Amino acid sequence: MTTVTYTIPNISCGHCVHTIQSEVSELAGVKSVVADLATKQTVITFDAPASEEKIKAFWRRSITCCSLRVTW
Ligand SMILES: [Cu+2]
Repeated sequence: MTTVTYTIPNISCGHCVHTIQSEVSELAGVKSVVADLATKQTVITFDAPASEEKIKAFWRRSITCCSLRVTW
């Protein structure tokens, strides 16, 4: 089990939080996703077959709400 924390400066509303949590949770291997509006942090816990690479690729592809696009 691996836990990573990403800081996403553009988390700007409850909808962003909901989008991140519901989208990233769908990725195979992801166990939990907690996005926080106040700290701008997203904490993701995962196991294989998920990986940081896959999470980042999925995020790039799937999350477009409120400028939640990332440059990684
Ligand atoms: Cu939003």
